[in-house]
Amino acid sequence: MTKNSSDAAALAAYWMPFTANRQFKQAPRMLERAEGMYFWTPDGRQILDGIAGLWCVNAGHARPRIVKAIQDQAAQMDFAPPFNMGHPKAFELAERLVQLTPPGMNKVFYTNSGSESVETALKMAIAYHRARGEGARTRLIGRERGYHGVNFGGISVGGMVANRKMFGSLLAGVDHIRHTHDPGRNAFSKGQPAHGEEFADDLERLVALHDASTIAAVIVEPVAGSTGVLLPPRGYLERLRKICDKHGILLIFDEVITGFGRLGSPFAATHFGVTPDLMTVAKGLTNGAVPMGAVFAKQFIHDVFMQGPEHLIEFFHGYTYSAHPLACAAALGTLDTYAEENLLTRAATIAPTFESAVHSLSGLPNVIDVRNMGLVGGIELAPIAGEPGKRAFSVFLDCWEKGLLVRTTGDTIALSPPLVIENQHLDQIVGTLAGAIKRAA
Ligand code: PXG
Repeated sequence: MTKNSSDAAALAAYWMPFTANRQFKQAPRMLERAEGMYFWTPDGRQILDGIAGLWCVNAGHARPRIVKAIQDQAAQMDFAPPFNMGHPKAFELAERLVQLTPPGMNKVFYTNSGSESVETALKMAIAYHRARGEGARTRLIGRERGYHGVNFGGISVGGMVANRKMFGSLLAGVDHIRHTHDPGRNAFSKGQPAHGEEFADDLERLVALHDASTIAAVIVEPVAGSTGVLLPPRGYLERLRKICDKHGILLIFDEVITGFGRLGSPFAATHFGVTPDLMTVAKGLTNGAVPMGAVFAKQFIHDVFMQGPEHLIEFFHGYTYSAHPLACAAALGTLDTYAEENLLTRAATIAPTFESAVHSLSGLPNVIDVRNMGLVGGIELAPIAGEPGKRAFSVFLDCWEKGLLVRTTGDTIALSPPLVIENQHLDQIVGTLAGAIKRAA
């Protein structure tokens, strides 16, 4: 990009999401093309994608089956109304998806994003209890440092402070259990941290405070991504599941990041062997190629809705673009690609190499923690005094100059490369990051 004033004017109209707009427009970072592990800029620079786009392009970019599926579908049928009408790919996709979900999670409700999946799951939870005659169960419990998208329910149950403080107090009737991050005991853990199972007991504190009869659901990310790659301590998710069961509280796993192979299993639920009642997904569902999300529900939740007169709508919810034909086609092409290349378990094979690679950064200046699981890595830097986030952002900019895309949140650098990554890409990621971290000292 040249930076003359006419170019600056050409950037004025687009109000960019989650971006420092004024800073960006002074020095734009443009991407124009993508294939496999790489992006290319308009001036032809090759950029290694260290974050699968935004945790979504799990099979790598521009995969032929996905491209063709979308092209063919656009020509065959661009849109079909999802209310009162169906189209074959929506049903085929649901059948394929429930082959991958944990046992018993055999109902699929389509949305268009992770945020919409979260709103959908929260509404399902509340409506489920009402339909069973426990209408007092309206309280939603999230977790500090959780991220559940940007809509009203999601930011209310979320625990990302910056997301909340701009908008005031949000939904009433929401509370939060404490987060599980405990660097004092767990810094530089490889995989699941050893300490902190007991943090799950914080749910008992909220049950004692509010009474279980007022609580509809608890929502957590099995591995928190956006707030800095926070891993569940050993035994934590199992304990949370037990406490929910004890009190009749639904457990929702937000698997928008962990779904579709990120940890080395199709889902975090399968990876940890803990089955929630509802599960939200998006991102890797279509390899990021067409917006799509979904909620997976256990049979018993679905069945509670199916009791009234048969001619009436059972769940008053849905989107114009639920089960959009292009999204369904993209998802089917994605599942084919995952299956053909065993991508949903590939992260498990690469995880040991990935783990050594990211932990090789441990001794560098200002590195105060390294966390990893599957193909997720977090490298936390000591903040510059009085300027939180600035050191990691300078690493991000340095990497970009050197041809690597990473993501930062606060002073944590997050890695979530496409699952097709090979050793040479990993070497490039770690080599580039090491240089940038040293220069940021
Ligand atoms: N839940 C979780 C756990 C997420 O990670 C959402 C919901 C919302 O999804 P949509 O599709 O509405 O954006 C997310 C999104 C980052 C980053 O850098 C992560 C997300 C989005 C943007 C940036 O960590 N996750």
